[in-house]
Amino acid sequence: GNAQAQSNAPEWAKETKEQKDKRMAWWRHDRFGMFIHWGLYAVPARHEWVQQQEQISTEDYKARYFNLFDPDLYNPKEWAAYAKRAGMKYVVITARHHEGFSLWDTKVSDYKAPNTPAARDLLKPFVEACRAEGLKIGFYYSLIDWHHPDFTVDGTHAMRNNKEARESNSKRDMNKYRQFMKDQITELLTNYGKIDLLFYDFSYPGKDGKGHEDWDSEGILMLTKKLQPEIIVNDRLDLNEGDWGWDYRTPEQFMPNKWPEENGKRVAWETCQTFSGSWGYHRDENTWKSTNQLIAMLIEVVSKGGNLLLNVGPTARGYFDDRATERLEGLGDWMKYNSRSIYGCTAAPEEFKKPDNCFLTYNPDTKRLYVHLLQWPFKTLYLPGLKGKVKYAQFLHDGSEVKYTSRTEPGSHMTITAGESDLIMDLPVVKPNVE
Ligand code: FUL
Repeated sequence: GNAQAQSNAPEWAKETKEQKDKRMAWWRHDRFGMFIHWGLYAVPARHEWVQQQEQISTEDYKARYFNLFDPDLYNPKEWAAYAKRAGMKYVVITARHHEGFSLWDTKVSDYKAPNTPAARDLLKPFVEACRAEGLKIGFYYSLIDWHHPDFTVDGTHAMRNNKEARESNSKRDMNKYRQFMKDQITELLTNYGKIDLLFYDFSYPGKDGKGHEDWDSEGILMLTKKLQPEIIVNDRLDLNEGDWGWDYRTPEQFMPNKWPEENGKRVAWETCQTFSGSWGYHRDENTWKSTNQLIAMLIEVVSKGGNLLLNVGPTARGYFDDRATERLEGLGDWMKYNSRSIYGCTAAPEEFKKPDNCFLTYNPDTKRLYVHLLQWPFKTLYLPGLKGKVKYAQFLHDGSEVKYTSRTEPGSHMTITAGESDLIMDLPVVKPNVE
């Protein structure tokens, strides 16, 4: 429970709420980031779990794809520029995913980009490009590794049904694997300058085999904080016993129906979402969300006090395919005029009720309320809870005035009428009730 967690809490965990808020201020403000899943799985191009799903042995997987990883069109400046153009403010890239392949020049493994035809550290130029665009930098680091010889072959492992592999568990030493993770994390947090965020993914309770419930998550978190004291860390180390074990929750491919709470308190959260059904580049996947769906998703997330981390799976040749760039550009076109309703915004005070097909975002500093209409109400929009509180109403995209009246009957609401069909209104609130 909480009390126990507090007593184990390391020195840095004793930061005050104010200190924590300050550390997380950029993340709360920025709201919108890019996730990048890139690894050997871009070559088969049918999901980043392909090795596990198709139960391909470590040797076969390497034999098939390692020497075909040849990203001749890789241009991280272009990636960073796309993120920036879309209005994203931070980027989280898979330094190493579950397949165990490292994108950088790690000293503790040969299973790395410099040994493929890529022939170089792919992370370094990426970090530099992002920094040059003013983007914050996050690393995704997998706690699972289907390649490492000491990682337990358990029920989710790619070699789970391979008798020999399972029998090798008695020779596999998770202590060595834990040390390997720490060595890699040390490289990532020492050799690339200031790293703003770490997305660990993921630990789970052990059911068979041995020792994999013991990830030394605490040790990993300690190391992370020691090397980068200002860093923000997600919740997938499974340190759930108190709020020093993680900085934010990570609902995956899932939209909470309201701002998530724990122990009666709203928690920081970020949903990570794909364009289609896969994180890694998936050539034949065709359930792509439309640009409008993605814009609506971003709005809804912010209206519930959260962040959106939207994923791109670059191709094996190293570029973002057309389906991705089209959406990034569409998001950017919207953000160009409407980002004011996203950055620095959060859920509106509860007294402002939202009509159907509508989301409210609110900037507590400027005290502006943003009314996002996902469907045009034809003529009149009723906004309960705003009567007498509005100084001025305008469309956000062009700053043009929107006429409104405050009614006493029926109900106590404000009515907005406008002739043009547009999505967003920018309503400065006179008497805000800030939480
Ligand atoms: C999951 C992983 O297993 C997926 O492959 C993906 O990386 C997603 C963001 O997290 O847990």
